[in-house]
Amino acid sequence: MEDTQNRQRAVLVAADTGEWDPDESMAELVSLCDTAGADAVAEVIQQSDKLNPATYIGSGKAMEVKDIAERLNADIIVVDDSLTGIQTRNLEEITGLPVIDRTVLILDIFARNAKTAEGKIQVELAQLEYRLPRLLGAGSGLSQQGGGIGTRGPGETKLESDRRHIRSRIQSLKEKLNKMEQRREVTRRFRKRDGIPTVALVGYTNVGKSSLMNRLTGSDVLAEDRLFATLDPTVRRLSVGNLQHVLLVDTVGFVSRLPHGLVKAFKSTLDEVRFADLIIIVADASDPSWGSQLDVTKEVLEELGCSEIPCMTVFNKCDLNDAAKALPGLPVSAKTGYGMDALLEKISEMLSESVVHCFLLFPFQEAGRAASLRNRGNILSERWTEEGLYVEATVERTIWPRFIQYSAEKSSP
Ligand SMILES: Nc1nc2c(ncn2[C@@H]2O[C@H](COP(=O)(O)OP(=O)(O)OP(=O)(O)O)[C@@H](O)[C@H]2O)c(=O)[nH]1
Ligand SMILES: [Mg+2]
Repeated sequence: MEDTQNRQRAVLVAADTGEWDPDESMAELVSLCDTAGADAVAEVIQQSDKLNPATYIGSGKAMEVKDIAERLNADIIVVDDSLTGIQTRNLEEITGLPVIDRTVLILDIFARNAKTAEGKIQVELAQLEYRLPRLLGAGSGLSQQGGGIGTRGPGETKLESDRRHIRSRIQSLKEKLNKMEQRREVTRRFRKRDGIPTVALVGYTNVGKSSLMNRLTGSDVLAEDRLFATLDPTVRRLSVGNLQHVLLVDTVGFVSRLPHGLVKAFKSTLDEVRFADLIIIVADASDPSWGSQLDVTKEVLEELGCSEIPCMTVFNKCDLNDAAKALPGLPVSAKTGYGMDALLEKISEMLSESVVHCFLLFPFQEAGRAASLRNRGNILSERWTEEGLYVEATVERTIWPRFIQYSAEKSSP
């Protein structure tokens, strides 16, 4: 996919403190690197109860990393955690190579994939907020220990002006983002006013959310075998059962230890999820880590304040797992189309709790009101009677009060 000449060679480093599964996390770091354009040429995991505040891993281990990197002709060291500014600089000094951490790596991927103005601003904001407290100047004690060497960081005055510059940039990005958020809010309110039920696809990155969206709506959202292919929410129309107009939203994928600033920066994007009537949590039936990935997804949803929204779990890629039916969710395959009918049925069933299936009679002089209902979508049938326009429709609960006065008995045709 990418030209191989420009790919960097990375030595991956992790400390196993027992906080998370190091192998699972390392495997994920390999694919994060791959997505960011680097090949993992070695993996070093250190067992340690306590992290070294100066060098993250032990200094002896850091020397070992340097040797490995030299031997394998590596260009970069990638550490599977968030580092402090000091740890990064010290590791760079020991290894003589640029050192980036998991958060910087993820932010880099987001920066590459950001397409819209809003997405770009969100990522830049998260990057600056992450970088700000990590800027180091020549004034700090450690950098002086190395005598003349400690000149890697900018000088004190430069540092201060850098900080000021970053702060003011952060401020202006936030203001821009606020304005965009307000605009998005308006669109969303229109949608709410129109009473169109919204369904959001969420889940770990690369589980196949966009592929499902494409399969269900016949659209062509970018779906790729790489992490974070989708950054901006995409909305498509879908019809399910009685509901001819449902909106399906595809969102950014989650990843474990998602940089916190990123969740914050993407909050407005993820608002699409917060205002959904139904959340479809997508898991990957072919990935042995589906359990921990579901945990991460649920944590992020909770952080977004979505715990109250009705949700269902589907296991996608069931074509790759013969035992998918035993998994705790609906088995589907965006690739083969397996399970799509069952999925649509389930969506319709769950949405029916947020819509009212009704029979309405509009007197002749108020038949115009039916037009506003028509705009909102879901008229199932209509006919003129002696008393006026008789309509069978599904109306979202939020706008139901506006039509309740026209309620009529179900009449035989
Ligand atoms: N075998 C198989 N592969 C699938 C299926 N659904 C998706 N894939 C593949 O999985 C990869 C990821 O699919 P996407 O739809 O981009 O996943 P996503 O969840 O939108 O990923 P992000 O946007 O990166 O979070 C692609 O290579 C798809 O072709 C499926 O049902 N079966
Ligand atoms: Mg996607």
